Amino acid sequence: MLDKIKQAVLAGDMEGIAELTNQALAQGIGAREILDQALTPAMDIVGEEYEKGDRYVPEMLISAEAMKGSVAVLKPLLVEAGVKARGKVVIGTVEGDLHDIGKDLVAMMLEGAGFEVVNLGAEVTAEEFLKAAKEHEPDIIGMSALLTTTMIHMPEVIDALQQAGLRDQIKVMVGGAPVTQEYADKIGADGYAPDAASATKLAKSLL
Ligand code: B1M
Repeated sequence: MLDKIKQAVLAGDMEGIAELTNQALAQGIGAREILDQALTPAMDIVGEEYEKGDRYVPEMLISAEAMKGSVAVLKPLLVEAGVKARGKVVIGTVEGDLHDIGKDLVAMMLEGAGFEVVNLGAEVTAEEFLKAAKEHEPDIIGMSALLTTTMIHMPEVIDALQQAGLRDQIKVMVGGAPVTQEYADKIGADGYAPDAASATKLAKSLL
């Protein structure tokens, strides 16, 4: 079943994937297992094929949409309902960057861990992060970037918070494939996490 789901992502089977995911769950395969052993490895292959020139952007996009179709089925299982909010997180993908799958997974896992999450979506500018910080008064702002050309917008958000006098009240965490602990330290973020599970641990430790 895991291999079938993986193949469905690779083939961009947006229609069949929800059914396959439900079948896998019915067979007792766990939601985390599906995520970690089928969906994420499939997207890694998509990335490798794109790098080699064997896959083009539209094909990458339909695979991403297929992955989202499965994630939509898994979401209620990944998010435990009814947990009292541990804290509030405003999260978004930075300006110019429309990769939102990983960020949405982080948001989902945070919700699962009992955080209230305000998901601003993708291509979020520093001004929009600042506006959301004022409006929602979060404990943490989380920024995601998947491109080396967009991660440079992360410090702009930190600067905007500083200028507005909000930096001391809000922790900043960053992540995304090109982001590293070293980069997080360099831009003065409070924390970096390499994946959704460690993002949850990090958020807990920041509070
Ligand atoms: Co794009 N893309 N893409 N892409 N894409 C990558 C990122 C790339 C590595 C592919 C490659 O070349 N091998 C490459 C980036 C190179 C670089 O800069 N280093 C790339 C490129 C170049 C591009 C375009 C420029 C291509 C083009 O048009 N020429 C273009 C840019 C568009 C833009 O953003 N302006 C582009 C477009 C796209 C699509 C639209 C087709 C699609 C995105 C669809 C969508 O998200 N709605 C897409 C996809 C799907 C990918 C790959 C294949 C998969 C990304 C993904 O969803 N991974 C990707 C290659 C790859 O990563 N294997 C690639 C699965 C996801 C679960 O992992 O996002 O890493 P990830 O998230 C993880 C962790 O990083 C971490 O936790 C998550 C869960 O474990 N994490 C955080 C993420 N955010 C976090 C925040 C945190 C903490 C942890 O705290 C707040």
